[in-house]
Amino acid sequence: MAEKRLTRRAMAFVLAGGRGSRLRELTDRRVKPAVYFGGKTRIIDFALSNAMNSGIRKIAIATQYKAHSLIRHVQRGWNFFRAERNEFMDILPASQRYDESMWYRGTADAVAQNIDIVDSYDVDYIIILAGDHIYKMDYEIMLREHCESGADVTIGCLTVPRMEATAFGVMAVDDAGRITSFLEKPADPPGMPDDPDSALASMGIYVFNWPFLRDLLQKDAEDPNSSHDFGHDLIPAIVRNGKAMAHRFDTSCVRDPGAPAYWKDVGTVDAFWQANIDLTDFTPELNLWDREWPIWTYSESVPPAKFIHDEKDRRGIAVSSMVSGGCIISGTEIRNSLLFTQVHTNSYAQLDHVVALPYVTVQRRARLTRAVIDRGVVIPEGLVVGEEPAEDARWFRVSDGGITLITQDMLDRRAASL
Ligand code: ADQ
Ligand code: ADP
Repeated sequence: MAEKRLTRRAMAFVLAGGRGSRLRELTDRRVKPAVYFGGKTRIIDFALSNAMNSGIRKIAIATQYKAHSLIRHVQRGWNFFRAERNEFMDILPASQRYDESMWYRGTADAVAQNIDIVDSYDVDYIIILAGDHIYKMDYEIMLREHCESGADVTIGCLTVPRMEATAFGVMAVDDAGRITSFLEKPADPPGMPDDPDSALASMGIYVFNWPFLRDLLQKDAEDPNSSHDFGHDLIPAIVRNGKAMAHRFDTSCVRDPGAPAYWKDVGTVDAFWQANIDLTDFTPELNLWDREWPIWTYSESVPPAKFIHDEKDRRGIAVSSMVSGGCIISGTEIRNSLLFTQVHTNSYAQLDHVVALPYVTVQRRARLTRAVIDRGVVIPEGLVVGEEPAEDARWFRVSDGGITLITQDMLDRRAASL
């Protein structure tokens, strides 16, 4: 008999409300899960595609700050779930249900305020996900482990360098994988017994039996001392009083044989730039060409990328780069760069290690190195970026890693004062 997929009795609850302020001006107008990534997709497409590829057909997305771009994207790209087939995709903005003035107080409150909607999905399991990480993972494997162990909660985790673990929930586990301690964002993270320079970090992915979580949320909502957050309140309490199990990501990621498990938080300008540029590697760690685990998105209907080149004078070429549909590369030399949909570049311009979001225009003779260009920006003729750090910092946002982030507001301020 074919094995029944547990994901068909589960829903995914995607948390997409955090601000993501370390992406600076990239999240001025859109929340982090709505930020573009990889040429065609947005960050949230990875969690949503993982859910869909795992067999989940009931998804709720909790939104809060600057949700318009995210909502529009999900409505355009993820509108094929059909209630007639018992499939659901609900977007749940804060303060639109019970009390107009009430934001989601924390991640657990985002679920608690929607208990009735989860009830209406009639599921046995709920998988809580963050909408802001880049990875491929089969949640069915995690769900099966959760059922077999009889845990109250199963938490997805991976090893990270110990000093980076200050940004995570850090746990200790026994030989059976049971979590024996959990510290949310510790200042001095404990190392692992067999590997003191690494720590076991929570990915913020939690599997619960819905009746158990439902109960817990109702109690937590009444607790005046709670911040109504999974990482701060609910998870530490279950580790103390119940049974919490760790699920190692490396046993359940979808990947090519031999490739390392890929999981990235692209939460800073440096990490965002690097993860995008990494896709131009000879063999990128993140395989977007994988037909078995496609990353779905809303994508515009545009013609293929076009290159205009004449040997004498105008060189329209791209090497070690990814160039999306709708781009027109007219006499521009492009190296190690990632161009999103509908980027137009003009003659005698040069781009090197540049991430250009959709609808960027690069005018003639501009020369850009190690930069991220926000959507729709018009780079003026002759602009040079990435060669004189002091000059770049005058007008643009230069990251710790030396990456220049360029937005239209910054260019407008520069133009006004020149
Ligand atoms: P953080 O990612 O720092 O840590 P948080 O800021 O709560 O935790 O964000 C988790 C997810 O919830 C994000 O996707 C965010 O967008 C969303 N979110 C935040 N506040 C929300 C709100 N009020 N309403 C709706 N959505 C909201 C968490 C865990 C750590 C774990 C890391 C892994 O707390 O233990 O290690 O995730 O990244
Ligand atoms: P330059 O790169 O010398 O500044 P242009 O920007 O005028 O030149 O564009 C050169 C070529 O790019 C055009 O001949 C055309 O093929 C293509 N192109 C430019 N803009 C568009 C557009 N809006 N739609 C279609 N093709 C375009």
